[in-house]
Amino acid sequence: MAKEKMTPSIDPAACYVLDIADMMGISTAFSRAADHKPCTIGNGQSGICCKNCYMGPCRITKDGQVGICGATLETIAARNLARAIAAGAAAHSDHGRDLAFTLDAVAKGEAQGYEVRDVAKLLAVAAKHGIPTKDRDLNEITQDIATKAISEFGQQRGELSYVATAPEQRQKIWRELKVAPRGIDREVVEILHRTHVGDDQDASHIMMAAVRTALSDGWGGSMWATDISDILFGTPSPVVGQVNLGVLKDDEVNIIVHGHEPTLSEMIVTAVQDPELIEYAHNKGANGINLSGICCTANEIMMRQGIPSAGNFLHQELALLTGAVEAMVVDVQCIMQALPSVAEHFHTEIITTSPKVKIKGATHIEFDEHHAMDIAKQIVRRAIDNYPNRGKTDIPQIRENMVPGFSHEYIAYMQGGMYRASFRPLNDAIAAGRIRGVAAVVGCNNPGTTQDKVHMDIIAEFLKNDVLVVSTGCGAIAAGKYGYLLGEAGKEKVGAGLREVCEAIGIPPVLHMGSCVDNSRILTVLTQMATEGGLGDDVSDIPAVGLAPEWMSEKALSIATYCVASGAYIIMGVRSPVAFSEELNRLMSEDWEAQMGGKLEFVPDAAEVVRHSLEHIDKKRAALKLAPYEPKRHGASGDVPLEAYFELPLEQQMAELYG
Ligand code: XCC
Ligand code: SF4
Repeated sequence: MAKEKMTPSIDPAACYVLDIADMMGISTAFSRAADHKPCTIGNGQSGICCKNCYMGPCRITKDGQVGICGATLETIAARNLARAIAAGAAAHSDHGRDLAFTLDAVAKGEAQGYEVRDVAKLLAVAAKHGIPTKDRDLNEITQDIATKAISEFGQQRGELSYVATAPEQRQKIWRELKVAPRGIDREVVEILHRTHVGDDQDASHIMMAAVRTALSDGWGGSMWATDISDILFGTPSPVVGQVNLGVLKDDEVNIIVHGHEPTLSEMIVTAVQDPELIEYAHNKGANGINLSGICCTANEIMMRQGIPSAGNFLHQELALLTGAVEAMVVDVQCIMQALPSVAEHFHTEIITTSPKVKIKGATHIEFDEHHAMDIAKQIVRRAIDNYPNRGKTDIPQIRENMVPGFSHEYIAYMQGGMYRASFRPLNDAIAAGRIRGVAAVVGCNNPGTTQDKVHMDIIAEFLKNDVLVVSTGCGAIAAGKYGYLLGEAGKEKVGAGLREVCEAIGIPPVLHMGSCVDNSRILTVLTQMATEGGLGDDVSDIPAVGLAPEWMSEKALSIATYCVASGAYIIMGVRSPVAFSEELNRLMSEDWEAQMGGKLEFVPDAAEVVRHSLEHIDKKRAALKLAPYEPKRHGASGDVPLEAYFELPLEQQMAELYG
């Protein structure tokens, strides 16, 4: 059967560049996905495949069929999913480990170009881990934090120390279920062991181990990554940035950083401002050096430094197709192997930098935090040298402004300032029904769906229904592209009650909270909401949902699982990796909800996702005995446009002004 032709993207910049790709006969993830015949065995739609030993591979296509070793469908499905979760947890956590090593080098005075930029955060993180700070030298505290972080990867027994920062009731649930993570590496290794042939063969038992591994990511590796990034590079607060392919410049040297780790990209941010290098670019005929990002590296430097984002995951090849990129510098995760073959048609150089990632056809310049600034300058110089080789360029002039940078610290601060920072106003607004609930809309792009469409359809419906949206990763970049990360977005798109709150605090209706590892910030926000009072006392009591409507990476599965284990209702889109196993689906929804208060479901259709989400939010509101949500009750105190204001009778003008 011929595949129905799907619109590749709702983003006009993407469509513009895809026409160039068509004309030049260059394949992209979009065209490859359209030509691709999905494997009907492995994806859980019509069967399931086990290749965990060499008696197989075994494929299960009929009811009651088992593998050569006797493994049932449920066991195989659970093993496959658990391994994917472990891979995702490993990716996030290894990123956290590298940051811990950088912090260690800073404490020892061996990390060229790095320093502790956020002392307040350093002290806050020290306090969280019971590291004394009084009358101590900053370097000693830094060293203690780095040592503590590094030790948690190889820790064998006990609990990761962030566990103790979760709501008390949550900690109790984890201990009762024996899923409080012990050591980050240990949990990942244990999944690989348990899923080896002839080991754990009880689906629910395997999935509980997967829960513990995911928790070692969310409340371990990722949380360390976020906290250490903030210490080294500053805790984000709102900045103005720009997004989409139109941030590339026709007359400047374009360097794109892509991947996940802020360590090298932060140095490149500094290097491109070096007067000597700018002068060097002028000598080569360019008007300057223009740095932008893709994927989560973009999020890291956008929310701290306002560096523009050239787009989300599916924009990586498209950026090269403009012909205007001198160098794309990549580190780890979400980097397509197709990049060098697209770059081949242009002058663009793909530069790999991580000791963990080489790509055939790319130039490898290995990053080392001890000489970070030298390496960053070397890369920038190389990109400048490449500028005269540029051919014809075609950059779609499409870009949007955005305001990212909503760390949990800033969200608390914006609700009361330096002395009264709290989550009370947010909790009160939910209790009063001005805000119906909160939704985290996060995650990737997937060429199996129209790029950004499901994200945007869902966000639009939530905002109309007074649901405050927070976002991270490529979902946040998507929201930025369509103007949702701006205060002005409130005007027509947002329900009256939510609009009132956004106008009172001065925030966009969608809050960009950072990169993939920064989903840990969302855990912290939920914890603070739960402990603030008024919305129950655990994450599972809060009227909130989490969605990854266009996910594709294994990291998304790890995030989903640790959020469920933290008490959240999570819906993932695209399609289910366990569709074939009714038992596993029931386990992750009904059983997990009974055990942990959170559940995981796979729902591809945007309208259905919204329906499930609102039902859940209303159910949680009812359980808290909050007033039922009424869309028309609020909104009378919103901003009055200036002209309209002056047309009001004088008393009303005064009333608007002084309440
Ligand atoms: Fe990768 Fe973080 Fe997914 Fe984007 S969203 S495609 S994982 S870059 Ni986290
Ligand atoms: Fe087949 Fe069992 Fe080996 Fe899997 S572990 S490949 S089901 S024999």
